[in-house]
Amino acid sequence: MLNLILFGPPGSGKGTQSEKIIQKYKLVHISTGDLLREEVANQTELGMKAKKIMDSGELVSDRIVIGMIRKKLEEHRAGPGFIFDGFPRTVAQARELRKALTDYDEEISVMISLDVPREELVKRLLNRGKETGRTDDNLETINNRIDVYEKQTIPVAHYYDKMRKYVPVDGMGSIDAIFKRIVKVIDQLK
Ligand code: B4P
Repeated sequence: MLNLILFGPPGSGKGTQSEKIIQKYKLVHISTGDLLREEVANQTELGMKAKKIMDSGELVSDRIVIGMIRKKLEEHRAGPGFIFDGFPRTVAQARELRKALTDYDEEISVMISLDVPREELVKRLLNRGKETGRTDDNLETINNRIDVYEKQTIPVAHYYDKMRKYVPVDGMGSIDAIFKRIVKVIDQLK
């Protein structure tokens, strides 16, 4: 199985590149952001709690996120592999993912990290906010999301780097140019 983590700050293009990766490699896409937004749209109890946290730019609790991931892993255990988009975002989530995959005799193949400077992230997300009306794409929340990423999520990159699974990729340029860089990394794993 090919199990990828697509990593990077908010607005670095994880969702955008995931779509292209799943088309080419037929992996099962698990985006915790999308799963949480689905709960919000369906106005579930979990969704109501998550919306407040997401609109402030903070992270939803590890317990909730890990519960969602375990459910998805169980549903697709016989599949070709997974792409984890926006997860793990804390070291606790990374440890739990390792345990969950070990239960299926699986492991992470690689973490691909999209490098994009802060000014560009803010520009992209403000633009998306205008186009889609996403309520967490306003300047105050964007800045907090990037701060939260720097404090709580960057340690996850060190966690995979220690296992020699961390590969940074330049996340600037056209969507296709970035995709080519990602494909090169994935194809070298085979
Ligand atoms: P996410 O849904 O993961 O949102 P994101 O980080 O903003 O998105 P992404 O990096 O995928 O950006 P995209 O490709 O869309 O998280 C939202 C919230 O959910 C979090 O703040 C948190 O509260 C919660 N959450 C999610 N996962 C969690 C977890 N594991 N634990 C706890 N809480 C969690 O790109 C952004 C924009 O840039 C798009 O408009 C796109 O069109 C544009 N773009 C992409 N590539 C471009 C390029 N090359 N050039 C120009 N523009 C580009």
